Amino acid sequence: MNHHQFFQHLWRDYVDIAPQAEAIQQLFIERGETIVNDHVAFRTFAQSPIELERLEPLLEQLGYHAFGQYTFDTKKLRARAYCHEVDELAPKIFLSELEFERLSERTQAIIHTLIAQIPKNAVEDPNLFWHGPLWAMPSYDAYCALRDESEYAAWLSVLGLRANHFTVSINHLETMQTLEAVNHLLKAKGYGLNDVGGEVKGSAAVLLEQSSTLADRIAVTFPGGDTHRVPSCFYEFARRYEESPGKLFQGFIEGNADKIFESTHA
Ligand code: OOG
Ligand code: NI
Repeated sequence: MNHHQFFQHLWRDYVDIAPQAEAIQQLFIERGETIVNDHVAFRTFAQSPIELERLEPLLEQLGYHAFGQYTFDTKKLRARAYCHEVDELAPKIFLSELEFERLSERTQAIIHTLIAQIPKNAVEDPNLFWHGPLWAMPSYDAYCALRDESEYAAWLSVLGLRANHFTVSINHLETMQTLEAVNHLLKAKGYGLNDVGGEVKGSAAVLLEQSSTLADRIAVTFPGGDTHRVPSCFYEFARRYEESPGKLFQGFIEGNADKIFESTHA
């Protein structure tokens, strides 16, 4: 599989549970825009058969290499960013993992029951990155217990490994040059934005501005038959600034990302 096919699979899985992304993309296309994706993001469990270190070789097989690393101490997360070796228009990849051994005993126990179910050779599955959970759905009680301590853990327990968001590159738009313009259009069309720390995260000074929608919600049937609506995936928008003449900053900013994570909060 080449990286173009990889992103096609990812996009289809993503818009199935985040239909807002397809609708917003359509809105942009109707204005005459061509969409270039800045990046996509994945979430995973550390200390598991799908931990970051074990996923990285799969990204390398797609032609990607790591170029940055980030930590989110309060959220107990670490992340790496990847870019394609040759295709400059290929989306970057932001891969984070939860260091759940730093959470409470109760939370660790719940997560252990999930990751114990992951096949040891999971990374051999060519559909791994849009497979979703590799474990049985946790109970709703377990989901709520995770949510109390880590929204990330709760999200991952139900949604699993798949694109958490795609991100539109504002630099490649023609009719809207700023995040304010994009946010204005989205709000006029009734989309909710993540306003943690303000609708626009970052600034020209840090070379990266981002905004994101609030995740769509999907109905999930938990063991026992109860159905609850939970946050699925969101859509992000990024504007990059030049770090030197003609060269846009390509990295991520911890202070921005910390707030973007909260787009899937219940
Ligand atoms: C990733 C959040 C960080 C960014 O662009 O800084 C991020 C996530 O929610 O999994 O996407
Ligand atoms: Ni992002």
